[in-house]
Amino acid sequence: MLDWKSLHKTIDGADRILLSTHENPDGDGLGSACAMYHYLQGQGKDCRIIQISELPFEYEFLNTGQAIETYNADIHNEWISQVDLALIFDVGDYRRTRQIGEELASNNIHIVNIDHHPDLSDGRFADNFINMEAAATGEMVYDFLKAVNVYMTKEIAEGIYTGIVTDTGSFSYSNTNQKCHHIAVECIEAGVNTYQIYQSVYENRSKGRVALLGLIINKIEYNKTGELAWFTIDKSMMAQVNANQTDVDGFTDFVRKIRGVEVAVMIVEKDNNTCRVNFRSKGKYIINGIAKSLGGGGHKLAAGAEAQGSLDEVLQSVLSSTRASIEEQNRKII
Ligand SMILES: [Mn+2]
Repeated sequence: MLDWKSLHKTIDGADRILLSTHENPDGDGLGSACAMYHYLQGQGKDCRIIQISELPFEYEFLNTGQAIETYNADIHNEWISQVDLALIFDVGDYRRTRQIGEELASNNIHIVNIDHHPDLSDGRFADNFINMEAAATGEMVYDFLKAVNVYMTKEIAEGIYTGIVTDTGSFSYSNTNQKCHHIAVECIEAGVNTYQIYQSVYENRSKGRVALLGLIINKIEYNKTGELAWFTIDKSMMAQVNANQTDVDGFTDFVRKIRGVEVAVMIVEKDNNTCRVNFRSKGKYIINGIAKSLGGGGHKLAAGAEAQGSLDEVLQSVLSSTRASIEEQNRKII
């Protein structure tokens, strides 16, 4: 049981509070920050949500009152230098806060981590609230608000619901449990329109995203058993259909859904000789160890990393370590 009362005390003692999440933010990071933002606003705090990326179009609905800001050094650095407290949600790895994290560290700001990933911060966080059993960070924000007896407004509930619905793949992944559904019911009672959120998040694909999916569909490769499937996306494919980095989100899940596939791997070429690598597993194999060996991390069945090297180099090393991990886990199963 996390000591939510102590977080409450920390928040009570702060006037100016920054809320943030990881780059390429998802529904859980943004939803968690929004839920907390609306609570803090109700408490009369001077708070802002500042995150490093462009707000993905499908999460615009969370941006009531333009509360979610994209970091800009000229606009934000002075404000950030004077915050009393920073709450970081769902970050997994502190480096994924980029310049915001650097600004906080250089100003010696008290940083609190609220996350359902293991802490990869190298001691950057003053306080860690980690619950790896939680299906979503949104669930943890719910736990906090319950622990301190906060009334769930519609705006708070929208953030929490968005976190849970996106991190459970609309209540379909293995992390979905009774508690997720209970919280969802409470959110609906608070006025959340689940259909509207579903449409915003899942029926809002950009044309670039669909065109990119068209390019990869015939490039999916399989190992001999068909349990491992992978595909790569290079910069020229991205340029050809005018896609951006967020357009590839969810492709690994798409490949995992293929019959017989246990592990899906996506590798996306990025700038500066790095590649984004994503792993998804149906459940037979645990894949976060492979992500960790590449300098990343994540959950047992959903993990990722930013790997150094060309697309081809990263592909070769990822395939050999994934194959080795699958073999090793098979030996253990027998
Ligand atoms: Mn999450």
